[in-house]
Amino acid sequence: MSIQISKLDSSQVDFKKSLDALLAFEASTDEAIERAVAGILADVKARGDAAVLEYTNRFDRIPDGGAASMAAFDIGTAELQAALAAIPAAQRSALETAAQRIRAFHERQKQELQGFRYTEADGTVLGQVITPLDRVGIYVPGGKAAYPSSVLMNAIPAHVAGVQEIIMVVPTPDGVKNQMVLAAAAIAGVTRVITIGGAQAVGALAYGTETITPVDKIVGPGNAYVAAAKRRVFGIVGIDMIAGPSEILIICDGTTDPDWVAMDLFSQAEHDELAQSILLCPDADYIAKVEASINKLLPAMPRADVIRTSLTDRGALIKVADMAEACAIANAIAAEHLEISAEDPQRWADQIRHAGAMFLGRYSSESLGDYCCGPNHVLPTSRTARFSSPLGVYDFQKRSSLIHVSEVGAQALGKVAAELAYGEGLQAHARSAELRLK
Ligand code: HSO
Ligand code: ZN
Repeated sequence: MSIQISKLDSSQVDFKKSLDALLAFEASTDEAIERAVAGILADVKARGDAAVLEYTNRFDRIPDGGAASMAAFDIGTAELQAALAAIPAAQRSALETAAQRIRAFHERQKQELQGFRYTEADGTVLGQVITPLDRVGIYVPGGKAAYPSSVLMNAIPAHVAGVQEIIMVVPTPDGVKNQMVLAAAAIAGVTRVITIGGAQAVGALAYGTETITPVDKIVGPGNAYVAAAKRRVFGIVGIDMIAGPSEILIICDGTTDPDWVAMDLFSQAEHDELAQSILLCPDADYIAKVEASINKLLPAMPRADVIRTSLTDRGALIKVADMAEACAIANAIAAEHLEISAEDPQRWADQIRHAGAMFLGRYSSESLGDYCCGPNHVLPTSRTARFSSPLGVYDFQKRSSLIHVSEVGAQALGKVAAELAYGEGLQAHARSAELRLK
């Protein structure tokens, strides 16, 4: 049965409306989930470990009647090292190569993020100091999306930033631990792994318990409960983002092997029924070839059902007037991943302003970026690339302003400040500046 993927043409009168409908996606805020999460968080805040233990035993179906204490959920360094030693050598080597490349990229990012200071003529020094966060929590899902690559992508920038304590939480439904996830934690510089998950883990990280020191920021993807919990604890701790389903947008000039393009569309579609894969191309004949490739390649894919649903419900093949129009549409879509599969891709990349990550040229498949190119794969989804950036070292740092006013500087600035303070009716401010005037 051939696939029913929507085909749009930018010359159609109602194209704008069809595009808006295609992109419309709102993470449903389920009332029942919100209520459950609020209850769990309040309980964890009030009862600490006892609550976390109860929820974990129940929700994660911990065998043998459940764990007796939180200590059972702590994974020691020895166990992490054992996981690293136990996974197949090829897997270990791939993880290590990926980690090394991700580290190198983020080290570069750190170099770009230096503070600054400068001295004015009267001796006043002003500056900006950058410091890492003390403690961060990394949430790793335990279910169908337990990705060791995401452990590397979340933990390595934190480690490079200089975060002293990186606490990873990962639920282990039925008590089953994912060895590759543990091995990735060992490689990435995670300092503590606790096998808890859900809203209770987010609560434990945010409020702290008898055995868990509260963190300053929680990053990492999770299910609807985790997302709701992260939203609720934001303000007490920082959070990275609320990630939506994966997206890939491919701009192709019609000269790449259509099988490559079809498989790249599949690569994000296979993540999730709600993932979104879109092709923009000026050549109608080529679009037909990609569609033929989709139909040819799909049946052999182990995750064919997920891919089919994703492509049918949210995918599209869009005929555009030319490459310049493709770039304009890509800017409106602001996709998480944008592939520019064309001759002279840089020429078109120069026209792109909004995309989480750009993959230039035929050989830059998005899947390489997901694992091992080096840049982060945690990227803004659902059009948030208009205003946000890939996860990076900067997410694990903060800035402090530095002000060292000289005696001479205080004379000039004191008059300005006092004037403004009187204008605001704030006497103490004005007097504090004036007391320093000669
Ligand atoms: N493409 C995903 C990341 C990932 N892919 C992990 C494979 N494993 C982010 O959108
Ligand atoms: Zn992926």
